[in-house]
Amino acid sequence: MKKSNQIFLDACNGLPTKRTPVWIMRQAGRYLPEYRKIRSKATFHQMMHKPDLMTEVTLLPMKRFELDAAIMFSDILVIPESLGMKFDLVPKVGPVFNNRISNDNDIKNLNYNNDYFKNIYKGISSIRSDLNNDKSLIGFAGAPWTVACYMLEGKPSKDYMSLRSLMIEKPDSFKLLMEKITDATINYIDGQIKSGVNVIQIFDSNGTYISKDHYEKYSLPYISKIIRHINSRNIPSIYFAKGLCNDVDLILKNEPKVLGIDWTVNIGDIKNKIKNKVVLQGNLDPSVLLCSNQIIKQEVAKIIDSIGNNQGHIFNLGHGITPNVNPISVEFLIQTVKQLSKK
Ligand code: 1CP
Repeated sequence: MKKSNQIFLDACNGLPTKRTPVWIMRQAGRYLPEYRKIRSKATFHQMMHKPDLMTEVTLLPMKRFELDAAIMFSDILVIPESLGMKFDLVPKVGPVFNNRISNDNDIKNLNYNNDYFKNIYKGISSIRSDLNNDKSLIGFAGAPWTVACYMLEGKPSKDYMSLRSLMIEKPDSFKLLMEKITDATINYIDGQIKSGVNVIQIFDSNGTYISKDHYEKYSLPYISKIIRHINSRNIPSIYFAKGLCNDVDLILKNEPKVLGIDWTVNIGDIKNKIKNKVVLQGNLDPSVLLCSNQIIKQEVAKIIDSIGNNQGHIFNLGHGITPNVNPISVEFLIQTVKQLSKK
């Protein structure tokens, strides 16, 4: 494969880079005062669906820091909205759906509307044309299992029992739900690619709520259908498998180009297990960003050292940045990654 002018894209493709590229999950979020200022005047949905606002918010961290990739400002819960389920962001609770799925008919009645995404696609084109051409634009979607957790519960939950019991008691209804989410996601990803994203990340943030046996039967087939689709479009796929990283052989069956590693595992151990089959992304514990610069440097060094001189690593946190982080610590983190990883 030929090198591009984007260091992030080259790393995704396993090509050598002069240093380790870096971006941060949830980099365009509430820890930024400029985000909070925009958010005080606009609703979350306006920020997602007004192309100008979506562009502005996506580019906020790119203006402040020397990151190698932007992630489009959106949410994994646009998929349920495109299927007819609306949500509101409720302070201190998070996304809450007006109606949750409570019976088989609710699943049968989910109806995909591609028009839902038209302003999001306009936003992506506008971001891509405003972004420097040496920076990559990341598109994303949730893994069907993770998205379905919210559709059944109607809001964030500690255990997602509603989806787990549906899966066990009514496998046919569960299957129909997962197929509808998967088909919608594949359409949506195609739209993102046509509009200009360079890479797609699949967030499986609720991956811990399913047992290994159930994962293989009830979650993996849908994720791998989506990832195979991304791969067939010659766009790098990143699979962020939160809580599943100890079982590398299992999650690699999805065939992502890049594996996003959560902060609970040792990235050096994972590197030894994967034997260069995939590129790794991660995995600084987000709480390190609340510590002193000295600690941040020490923890970044551990990750860079355990990867060694080998290529095939993208620096990131092991989950999203939290709202209580000082942006000055983010600046220090990025500079430290660049300095310590120079080859
Ligand atoms: O202003 C606000 O209050 C909004 C908070 C917020 C933000 C900034 C939500 C609600 N979503 C987002 C943006 C977002 N969500 C992005 C783009 C921004 C960026 O990365 O820079 C992305 C990639 C997501 C993805 C997302 N949404 C995930 C997967 C990633 C993860 O952190 O695990 C999940 C689980 C969601 C659902 C969701 N949306 C919003 C919240 C607070 C949540 C989490 C709900 C929960 O606690 O389970």
